Amino acid sequence: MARTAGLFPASAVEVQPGAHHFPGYLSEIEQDALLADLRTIVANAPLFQPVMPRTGKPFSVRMTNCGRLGWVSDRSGYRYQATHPETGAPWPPLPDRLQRIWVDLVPGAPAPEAALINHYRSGARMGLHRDEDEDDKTVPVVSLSIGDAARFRVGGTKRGDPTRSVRLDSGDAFVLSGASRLAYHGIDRIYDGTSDRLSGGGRLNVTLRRVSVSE
Ligand code: MD3
Ligand code: FE
Repeated sequence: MARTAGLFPASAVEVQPGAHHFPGYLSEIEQDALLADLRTIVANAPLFQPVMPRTGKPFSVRMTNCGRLGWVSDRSGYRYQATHPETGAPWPPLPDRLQRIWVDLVPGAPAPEAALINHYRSGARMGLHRDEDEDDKTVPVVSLSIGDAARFRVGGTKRGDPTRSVRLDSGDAFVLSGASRLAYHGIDRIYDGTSDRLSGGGRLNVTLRRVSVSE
């Protein structure tokens, strides 16, 4: 957690109103510690391959979750649910490390309930979409990247709005709030071989989200 530790500058780049990029937010040691947490989660809640609603077309990204709720997609739709779609078990708890990162980046926000873990292998991508399955769409979303770099694309709240692309590297954080909370975004491509952090290559992205409206 670069900012509290004071080891790295709190140099956020505001890519567009409400979209803040924190290059190098996690030190290499912090990335490895988070990676150890994520390996434990994946051992208990295996990565699954979601499919698109109606068509059943598989995502190229594999996913799992931790926290009280997890995001899933299947033929019947997108939703948050309390259990893993294949094992039926509750999601593993949200690690303290992710709680601390949330408090550091979005102090005062209600506690995160869901952490979606996306795993991109070479060639995987994520089409342009909005995150709108949360009941509370006012709380920011926090994203963390580990492993190979990716070309991230972000635009406006309408599908045809102009977009810009940002390279997300291992250790980067991204916070989406305000005018960008409901912005269209996606991952165009993974830059193979740009990080040694994950043996076998690829990229992990963790997005922390509040789902329900807090009183
Ligand atoms: C912009 N993940 O899980 S993270 C997703 O890298 C998702 O795996 C991408 O989009 C990934 O839904 C992008 C950056 C991100 C996350 C949430 C956002 C950008 C966002 C919510 C609103 C606007
Ligand atoms: Fe998204």
